Amino acid sequence: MSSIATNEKIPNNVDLTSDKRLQRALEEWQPRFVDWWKEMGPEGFQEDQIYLRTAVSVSPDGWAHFDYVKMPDYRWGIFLTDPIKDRTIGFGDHYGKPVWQQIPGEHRNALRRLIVTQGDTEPASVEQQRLLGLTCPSLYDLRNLFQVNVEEGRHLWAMVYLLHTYFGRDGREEADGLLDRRSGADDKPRILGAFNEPCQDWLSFFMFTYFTDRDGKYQLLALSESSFDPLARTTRFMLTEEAHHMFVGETGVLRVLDRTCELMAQDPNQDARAQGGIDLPTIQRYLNRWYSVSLDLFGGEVSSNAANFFAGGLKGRAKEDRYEDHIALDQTMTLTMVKDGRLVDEAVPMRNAMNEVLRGEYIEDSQRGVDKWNRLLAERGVNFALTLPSSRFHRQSGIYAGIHFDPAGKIITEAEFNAHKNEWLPSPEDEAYVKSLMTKPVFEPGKMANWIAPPKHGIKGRPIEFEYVKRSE
Ligand code: BYC
Ligand code: FE
Ligand code: FE
Repeated sequence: MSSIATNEKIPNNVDLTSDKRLQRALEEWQPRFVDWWKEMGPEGFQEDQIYLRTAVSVSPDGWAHFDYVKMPDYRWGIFLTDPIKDRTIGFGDHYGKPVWQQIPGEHRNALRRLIVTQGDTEPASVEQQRLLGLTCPSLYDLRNLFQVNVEEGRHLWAMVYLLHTYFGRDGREEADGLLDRRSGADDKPRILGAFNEPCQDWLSFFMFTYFTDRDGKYQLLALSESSFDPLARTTRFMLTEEAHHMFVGETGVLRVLDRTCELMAQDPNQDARAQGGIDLPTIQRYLNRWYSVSLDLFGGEVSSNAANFFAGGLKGRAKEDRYEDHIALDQTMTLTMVKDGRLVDEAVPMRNAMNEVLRGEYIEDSQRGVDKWNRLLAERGVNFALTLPSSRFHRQSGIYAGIHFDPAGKIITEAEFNAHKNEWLPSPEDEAYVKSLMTKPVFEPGKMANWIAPPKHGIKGRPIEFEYVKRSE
């Protein structure tokens, strides 16, 4: 076990005191991070006491400490899982050789780009979610929002540690850039599409944490296979926190559905909206939107970047050891391409299809939660099932971008798409309706907004009516 320093300015298990230059550089970055947090983090709750978990070690039993904390005082730390002795490269051209503790010159630019792209998403999501607290459906949900936010902040720290430690001056500049870009800004937007999309209501938040944080899970799984060992170790630990983020999304949508069923049963016409709830077709449209923007995050179906990342051993497949052939040079993957307005299957060299391999795993994983949601609808006797649209539907990047598809994946004309757009994606009216349900926060312990059911359990054995957030006024 690596030793843990929790009393230092920056809690860490990387022996930061042994490298004074690095320690000083990170301690200079720290106040800039806190300034960013105060400016772009949760609006209106910075003085409140929040019941949060804080990572304090990487020990599987008891890595987190739960207590009340003011968010700006949260102890954002740097934690890498313990090194695996004699770990070797698990895939690509360098297969079987020892993993790297320093960055080989030829891979420096590509690794920096991957780390910056990963790092950029973390503060971006905090920015996207910064106003949600003001319309929280309960103190329990408010606390979960802030838990996700502070941990995304820690994920930024994880990437900044790598940039400062292994990339010299340009790494420090990139670390500053991570605090400089802004989600949705015209002049300095965040790097990836989904992280510039507004996330202004709680249904979007639950869809985001279910679908977009799940992209995080798969990208982190792929990076945790990296030959660059510090990247592998830091992403591995990030995954332990990620599980809660997806839990918030999965149970959040489940609780919305639960309440919708209840309200439908109370209404003579089974009309959830008439009872102040969110109707099932609207929930499907929000799902379609966040799922499709999240699919874009995997990159192009055919990608020379992905092939180079795999060949160089920089980014593998999720749980690479499940595969038999770790070189993947003689294999192909069949992709459905669009040629002359028709769908045709075509074999693509496997390494070029690595984004699609990861996206395929993600789709399967996404389906599991949808199945759970549908089991609830069936149990409640409601004749409606949510579905994941085709991975061709509503794509902004990759081989399907610029072509119109219906949710089943059939090619249609632009006019057909526009005629059905408001059935398939949230319309301005849907968005206005959902927002109209969420104009005021619910701060009374244990109480829930009308459009959502209470959770099954509280946090860390606490009751649901526990005061998860103690307001300062
Ligand atoms: N938006 O070869 P291509 C998370 C660019 S989420 C805008 O198709 P590649 C989290 C691409 O950069 C996980 N641009 O793709 C979740 C390239 O640009 P250049 C985040 C895009 O490079 C919730 C060009 O298009 N982690 O942690 O194979 C809350 C062609 O690229 C997009 C990572 O992403 C897009 N959607 O793959 C908080 C892991 N897609 O070279 C956090 C690190 C592509 O022409 N990143 N482009 O200038 C990567 O592994 C890869 O960069 C990508 C793209 C998978 C994102
Ligand atoms: Fe994250
Ligand atoms: Fe996350």
